[in-house]
Formats: sequence, structure tokens, C-alpha cells
Amino acid sequence: MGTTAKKICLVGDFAVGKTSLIRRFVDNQFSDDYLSTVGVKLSRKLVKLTESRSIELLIWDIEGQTQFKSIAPSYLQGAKGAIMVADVKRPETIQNLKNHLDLFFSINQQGWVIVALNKVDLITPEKLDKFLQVEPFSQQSRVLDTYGTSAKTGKDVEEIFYELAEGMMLSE
Ligand code: G3D
Ligand code: MG
Repeated sequence: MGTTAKKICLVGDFAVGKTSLIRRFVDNQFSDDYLSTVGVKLSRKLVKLTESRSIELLIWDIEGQTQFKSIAPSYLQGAKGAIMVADVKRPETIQNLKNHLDLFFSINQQGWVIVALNKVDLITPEKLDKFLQVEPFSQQSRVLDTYGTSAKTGKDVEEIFYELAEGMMLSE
């Protein structure tokens, strides 16, 4: 019964769509001219899992990230979950997921992760299937699932946040 609050982080390379996914989920909008400012941005969203169980997600987003700046460990501290985001049009961002996963799990051994291969509106469904077949993360037991998402169309955006919320609640 009741509501607990949990910190989750959006993690991934520069410009993969982290901020856009949060805006789609929290505000249900997509902006092509989003301007980031420096620091960390915190959004909150109440997620109702069942009639009697809700979870408040405290969603952390890096602002002012550049191509050359790595993610500060302090950003990840205390997170119960993370959405790891890559851009299907930039294969190197998929390769880099492994580094992001290692960093996250080195700080939060008990954390849960969902992988979002984002911007799937820019590729064919066949191409997405190929990406999902080769993605090497699902054998990690604390990686709950991998989705092809689009912050632009909204595809599977709710799903990644809800599945992460459910995973975090079940393991309490
Ligand atoms: P970040 O927070 O990970 O750095 P942003 O990434 O959310 O700022 O997004 C980076 C760019 O990718 C933005 O374009 C944004 O509009 C675009 N983008 C994000 N998600 C999607 C998506 O699902 N599909 C498409 N087609 N584009 C997406 P600009 O041009 O503003 O840099
Ligand atoms: Mg951003």
C-alpha cells in the first residue's frame, strides 16, 4: 500500500534522446528545439502499478552534457534504476552502453536497468529487429529488457518507465 519514491537516471551518450524521452513521458510532448542548460534536471512522475500500489519516479537528467564530458559518478549515486539510452543511427552509442552499464552497476549493485534503443522512427522495423537480435545485454540478470523507442512518436516510451518501475517494486 502507499507510495514510495525512487531515483532513476537517464544514462547514455550525448544527444541520444534522454531528455526527449523524459519530456515525452512526463509532459507528453516532443520538442525539436529543446535547449539544455547546465546541471541536473529533476522531474517527478507518479506511476500507478495497481489499484493500491503507486511509485513516484524521481527522474534525473543530465543537462549541459557535451560529447567530451563523461558522466559523473555522483549523478548515479542512490539510483534504484536507470534507463540506458542509445541512438540507433549512431552505432557507437550502442557500443558505449557497455561502459555506461559497468559504471552504473559499479555504483549501484542492486540497481535495475532498461535499455532503450531510441530514434527507431528513423529506421525500418526490419533494421530494428536486427539490432534487438544482436544486443548483448539481456543476459545480464539486472537488465530487465531492451526496447526500440521513439521519443518523437512515443513508441514504447511509457513501457520503458513502467517496466522499470515494476522491476524496482517487485524486488523490494
Ligand atoms: P540527450 O538528452 O540524450 O542529449 P536530446 O538528447 O533529448 O536532447 O535529443 C537530441 C536530439 O535528438 C534532438 O534533436 C532531439 O529532437 C532528437 N531526438 C530525440 N529523440 C528522438 C527520436 O526518438 N526520434 C528522432 N527522430 N529524433 C529524436 P536536435 O535536432 O534538437 O539536436
Ligand atoms: Mg539532455
